[in-house]
Amino acid sequence: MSDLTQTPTATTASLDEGISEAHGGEHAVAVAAAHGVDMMFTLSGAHVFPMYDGAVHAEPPMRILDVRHEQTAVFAAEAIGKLTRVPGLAVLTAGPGVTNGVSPIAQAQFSGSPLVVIGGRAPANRWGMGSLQELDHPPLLAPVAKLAHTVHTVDAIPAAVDEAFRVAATPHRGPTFLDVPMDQFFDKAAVDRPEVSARRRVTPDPDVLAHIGGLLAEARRPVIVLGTDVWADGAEAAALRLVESLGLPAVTNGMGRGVVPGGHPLLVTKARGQALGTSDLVVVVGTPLDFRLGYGVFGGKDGGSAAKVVHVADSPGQVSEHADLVASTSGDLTLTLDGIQAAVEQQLRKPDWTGWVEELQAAVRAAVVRDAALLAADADPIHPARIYGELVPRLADDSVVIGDGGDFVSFAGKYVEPKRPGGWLDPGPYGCLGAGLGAAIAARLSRPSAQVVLLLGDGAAGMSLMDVDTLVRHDLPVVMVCGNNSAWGLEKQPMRMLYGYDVAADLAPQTRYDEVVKALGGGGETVTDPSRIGPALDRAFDSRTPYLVNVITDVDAAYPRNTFGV
Ligand SMILES: Cc1ncc(C[n+]2csc(CCOP(=O)(O)OP(=O)(O)O)c2C)c(N)n1
Ligand SMILES: [Mg+2]
Repeated sequence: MSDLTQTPTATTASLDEGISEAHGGEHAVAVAAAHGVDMMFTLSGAHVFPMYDGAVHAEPPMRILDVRHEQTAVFAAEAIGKLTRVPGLAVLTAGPGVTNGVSPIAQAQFSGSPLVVIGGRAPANRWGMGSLQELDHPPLLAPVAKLAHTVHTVDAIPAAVDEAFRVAATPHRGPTFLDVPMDQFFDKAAVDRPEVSARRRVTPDPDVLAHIGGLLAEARRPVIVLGTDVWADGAEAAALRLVESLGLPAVTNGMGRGVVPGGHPLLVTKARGQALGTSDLVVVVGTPLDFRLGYGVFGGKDGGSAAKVVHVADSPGQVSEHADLVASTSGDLTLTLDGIQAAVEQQLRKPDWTGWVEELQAAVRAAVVRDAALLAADADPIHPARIYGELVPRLADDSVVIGDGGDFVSFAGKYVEPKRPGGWLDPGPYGCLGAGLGAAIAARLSRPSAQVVLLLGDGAAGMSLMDVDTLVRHDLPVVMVCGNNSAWGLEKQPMRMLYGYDVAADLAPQTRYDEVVKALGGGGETVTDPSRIGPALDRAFDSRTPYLVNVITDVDAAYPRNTFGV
């Protein structure tokens, strides 16, 4: 079943206003703009000049954000998609431009981020003769994109770009890729541009929702898990309504963090192990049952019985095939969550989970007490947790916090509990280091007045720090905090554990990443004394420039983890 309904994120615009002759880039930019795009991320190459000319001459012109590495362009576009819920646009030149974008495209696929990548391509009229960078890209991209094909003629560009945006924005969201042969991109055609239509919202099956309502009414220790797609699908208000109206304890992950605000009495993420381990019914919404959720096996803690599992997804392909489910449903998540709420309310038997909730709240309070010592630690060298002890009280409710690193970011996941949804960006299940600078660029552009904090492991910093140059050139102030343990910490500790030694895990001691930022035109400082972290962060927030606080931390203060993700 489905109906046609306008969603908060969909754009409706008519492009069919008597189109005159235009080149391929002008057509592509006009269609992107009709889909709500107002900027493109790119690194120059002649194959995609028509996109730039199209942007410059568009009315209004489309902003061009030129970066220092294509991975940053695509990570930025991916992050725009995550933050604004309108697909981001990256434009990559042929050959190495496109191949440099493959990792972030794969990341967008794993995270369900709406993203359109348009690539240049060697000219069709010389294909096979050996022109520069003559590579057939779609076969490389097909495994990591929802759609990957070549637009062979200029007159096909408007419809192809429209389709790329529609597919990227349709649940389950993800990346799409098009390339256009250079001769066709520069060529002109008089062609109608398609009308951009509102997204179709798929109505979930009411019988399944009634069944889930019955399961909830019978449950004695239920937990709901709210993941990235709750935010991506615009269902954050419905999710909070459901949690609050039923008094249902919630665990959040990915971009679902903040849907139930940090400090809310029903947010039990800090007691996650107990909640998921002793529950009798776990309802997982908008996130796959992957390694982050123990592959969908819950309960069983302390010899207890396994929990029943319900999987709620934004689209049929996202429903887990490997987990043992008592029920599953797919469709628009607002309709689904409101439908589940109504189904529970219609039950004769009214659930009373007060005792269960109090038990979890006590566990959350105990975790807060346990955390307090590390958050205030004055250990020398600095314990990474202390950085969060200083940072968290300085964060405004609308801050955007981005994690790019290993252990340093795992600590952030533990200690930063966002107050609002849509402000937490982590690499997601693809776990690709190097996303940080791109995400920070996107965050500053899409949330102009919010605090933007980029948490960088020192290893991760090395993968994208040159793009501080982009922050500086485009006047995009961001606070960067580098947890500098002089190591690939998240690899060093597991290797030691497995082999008793480690190799290829050390970085140069106490590298001055702050000086790198200064050399590129930003500001920064190094901190070795825990009491100086707070004042350094204050200077960073006040500086109104890209600013990196380089905190030298203890390499032996590893994140306590019980899974390596496999
Ligand atoms: C592109 C990429 N290469 C390698 C890895 C494997 N990896 C995961 S975490 C990690 C260590 C990260 O080190 P750092 O950023 O310094 O953070 P730390 O763990 O030291 O806090 C590595 C190498 C990865 N996830 N992504
Ligand atoms: Mg490190």
